[in-house]
Amino acid sequence: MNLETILNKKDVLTVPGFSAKDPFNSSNITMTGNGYLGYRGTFPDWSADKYAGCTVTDTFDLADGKWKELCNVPNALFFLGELDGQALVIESENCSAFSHSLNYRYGVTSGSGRWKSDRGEDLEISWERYASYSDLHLIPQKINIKAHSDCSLHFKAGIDSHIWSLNGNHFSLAQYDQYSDKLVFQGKTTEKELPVIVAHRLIGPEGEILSGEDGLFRQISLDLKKGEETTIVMYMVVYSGNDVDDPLSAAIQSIDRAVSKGYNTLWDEHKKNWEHKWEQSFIAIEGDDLSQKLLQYNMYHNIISTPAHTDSHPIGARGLSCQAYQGSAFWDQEIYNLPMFLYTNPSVAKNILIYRYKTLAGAKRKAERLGFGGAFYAWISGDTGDELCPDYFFKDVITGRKIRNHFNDWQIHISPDISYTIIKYFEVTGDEDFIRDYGAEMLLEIALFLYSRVHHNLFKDRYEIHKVLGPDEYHENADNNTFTNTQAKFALEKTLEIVQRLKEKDPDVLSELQQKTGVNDKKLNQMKEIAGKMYIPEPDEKNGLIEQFDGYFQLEDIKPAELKARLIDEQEYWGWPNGIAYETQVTKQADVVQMFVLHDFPVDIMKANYLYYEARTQHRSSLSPGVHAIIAAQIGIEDQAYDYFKRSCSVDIVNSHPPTSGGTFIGGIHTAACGIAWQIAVSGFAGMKSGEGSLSFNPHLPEKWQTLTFSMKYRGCTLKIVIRDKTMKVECQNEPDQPFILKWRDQEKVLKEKGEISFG
Ligand code: IFM
Repeated sequence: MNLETILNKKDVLTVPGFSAKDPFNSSNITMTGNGYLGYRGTFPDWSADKYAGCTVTDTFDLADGKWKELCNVPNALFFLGELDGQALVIESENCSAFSHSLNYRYGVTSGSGRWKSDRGEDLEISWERYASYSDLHLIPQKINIKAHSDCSLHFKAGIDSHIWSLNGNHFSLAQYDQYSDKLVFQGKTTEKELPVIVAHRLIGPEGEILSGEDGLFRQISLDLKKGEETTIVMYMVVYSGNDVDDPLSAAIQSIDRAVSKGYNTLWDEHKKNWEHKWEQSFIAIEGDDLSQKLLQYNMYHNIISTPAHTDSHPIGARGLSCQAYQGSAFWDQEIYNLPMFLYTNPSVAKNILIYRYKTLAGAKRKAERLGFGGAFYAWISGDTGDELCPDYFFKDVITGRKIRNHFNDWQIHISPDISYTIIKYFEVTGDEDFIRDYGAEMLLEIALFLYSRVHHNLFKDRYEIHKVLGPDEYHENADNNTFTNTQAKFALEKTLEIVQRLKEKDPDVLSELQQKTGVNDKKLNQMKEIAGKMYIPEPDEKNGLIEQFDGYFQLEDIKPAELKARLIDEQEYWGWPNGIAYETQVTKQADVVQMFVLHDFPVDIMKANYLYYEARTQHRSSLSPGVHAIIAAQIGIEDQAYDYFKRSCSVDIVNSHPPTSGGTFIGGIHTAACGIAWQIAVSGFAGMKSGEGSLSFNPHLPEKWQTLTFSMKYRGCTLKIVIRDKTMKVECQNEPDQPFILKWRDQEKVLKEKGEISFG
């Protein structure tokens, strides 16, 4: 099935093929969520064996002694019908039709089935559910039953006790009780004994209680006449002891509130919430419906993965689609997910950065444990910021031996990536309070880490960074990875600028911070020297190429497709230390090209490097195609940019990444690819770049895109940008905090007040 068919209806994704044949992917791409919880798009009768799962933020737990991860809670929206002794499941021979889809404008999963029993009873059941945005703990589900003949339907509905969990059972206590009209699961997590409550209420016909190993249900019988229709509403509510002191009362009250409001009112409230989100991140493409749909679908997943309601939780690399990657944040969070929020709803970006502030202590513990100063942020960061990335992530599938990957201790760019984002946040918002209260301290601690991590090459009198792993994860143990060195230099330079700013504006705050972090004036001077003498590999004078790390160009030059032929087993890990790519120039994902997304380089340099590295990149990481789309657009290779845009936006829809790699389950929604979709449109095709006090555009729209219109925020100002042909119109909807420069190709205008400015 092609993308046009899957996305043929406005705002709706229709599962291609037979959902039950691929229960993992079909329920992945149709999931609903709200940043507090994610509920997979499974049919109501699917259980743990078909990856039914509701993953909840702030429930990190270590059950198997190795992998700390978020908990999946029991499914309290379970529903299974039966006609004439036959289960009404879509796999059954009696199922004559079914549907399965997601409305990604409002986050509604829905499905239906029609069954004819051997006795000739004919019944249709359709259902819809959504994770509410007006009460983040609530998931309403509506089930419509339509009799096409006289039917005797029996069904059970309630809480399914079979929980899909990747790394152990997270509930050492699991109790199922009835509380008047509600059914309730009370659990305690294995490691921290965190109370978790899941409550269920059914609005519909009465029935008997059925309790057993499978869970706690109501068993109900209904006699329906031909043409008769009936509706059942179910509510599921989740609370943990991290949300409130008394999660049981909170869950019961939340269900009661939902019941008294009723399904329609709840729906209206939820819908309004989404309308507001789409208004903030408005983006419209005229001339290419497919692109519009892909973009919106990916933005949807970026939104539901993000715990926007709090400043204490990370955005997981698989969002809340399952427990893979432990529900935790990587650099993906700052570099892929956050920019869309920074420019459309900066308060969410701020929350995410405050999460990094709240986990600063964990980053300092990691640095200290490894013998460094300051803050070395966790490669995989959960609730405390302590490193969650295990030493052994993958297995050698041929020998069965564990591979010691150094994602956790060598991938140091995570720290300056966070500095980069703090600086960008400040540039775009001008939020001095944030810098004073949180940003400056993080910057100083990261600078201190870099100060302790660099190596002074005495012979060359320059600073180098050895034994690292850049974004391309196949090449561990690299010296002077250009991306890492560039990020480190930028972080140090910008930190020093912030220090200077504080010295002038808030000397007391600065001296407090200096005391707290131990970054005295002597260290600041040394940091200045390091930033000034940091070794950054220059583009080659003849061909403009920038070496990814020391010695990269000496490695065997072979293309990914050719290299693949050397595999003994399809599942082999390609990277360090013995993988087929390690001694070659084949990269897993964008590395030098990634640097161009974050820093300005001349177009000819970007082009030379893009063409070189693109041919050697395997795109085994879902992060890679989007980066290539942005840079291809910026250098004017629009058709390739367009292909990469579609590829990046359909990573999950066409399921191009297997759920297991080297024996580890890493399936789920690839939220980084979802997050970068907005960047491809705005930073890539519209060519938007922000600097301090300036916003510039250099568009290269794909041939089909007649107009690109979007809303964005810069310096307190809401802008509506319309790019068409060789023109750009900017409508500034309110007074900016300070005047700033708007650039369009080589034209410049100062934006001082509300109004419209045209270019071209
Ligand atoms: O952060 C990424 C990394 O760059 C590639 N492997 C997967 C991680 C999580 O998405």
